[in-house]
This record gives sequence, structure tokens and C-alpha cells, in this order.
Amino acid sequence: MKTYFKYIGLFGLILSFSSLFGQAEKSSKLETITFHVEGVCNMCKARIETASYDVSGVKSAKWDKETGIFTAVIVKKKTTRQKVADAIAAVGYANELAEANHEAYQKLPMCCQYDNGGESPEKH
Ligand SMILES: [Cu+2]
Repeated sequence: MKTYFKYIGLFGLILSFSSLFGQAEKSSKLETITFHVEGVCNMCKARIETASYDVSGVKSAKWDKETGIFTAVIVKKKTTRQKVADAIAAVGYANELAEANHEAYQKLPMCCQYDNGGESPEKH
């Protein structure tokens, strides 16, 4: 009887291992990316996050107003950290990986122009 339970235990162990590997495989399709993005307020936050969601393969996107840290979860096969950074730069927001589009920056409301010269701010 004891051996019987041992086998059940072993079987359960194998089952939990295989489900663990299954999960690891699933999560490897996704990647969490993070980089610094210039910005000022909640309007900036909305623009940065909307621009990210417009990139195919972006599952979630969040920009922290206080720290300037942008975090997103992407589908690795569909997009890259650089592509997301480029999309954010295209709407006027300079970041660690890309220079801001100058025209888009100039069109931002004055309060959102994080760097009044309109130049890309110093890199971090
Ligand atoms: Cu703003």
C-alpha cells in the first residue's frame, strides 16, 4: 500500500513538472521591456501609452509619470523594444532608444514640451 502511494506521488510530481515547463514555454513568447521616456503629465502618459498600443504585438503598456520609466509586455515574434521606442518617438517623445520626431514634438501642448528647446534631451 505504501508503494502505491509513492507511485501516485511520483506521478503527481511528473505532472507538476510538465505543467511548469508548459508555462515556461508560454511565457517565453512574451517579453517585458523597459526604458526611460521623457514626458511631463497625464496627457503625455496617454500619448505614450496610446502610441505603444498602436504597435502590433504590444500586450500592455504603462508609463510612470514620476520616474519616466516605461514598461510594456510584447509578443516577441511580432515586435521589438526598438519598434515600440520608435513609435513613442514618432509622437514626439524622446527616449533611451530613439530621438523624438521634431514636428510631432512641436505640436505638443506647451505644458507637455518637456524640453523647451525642442531638442532631444540628454541621454540617460
Ligand atoms: Cu503632458
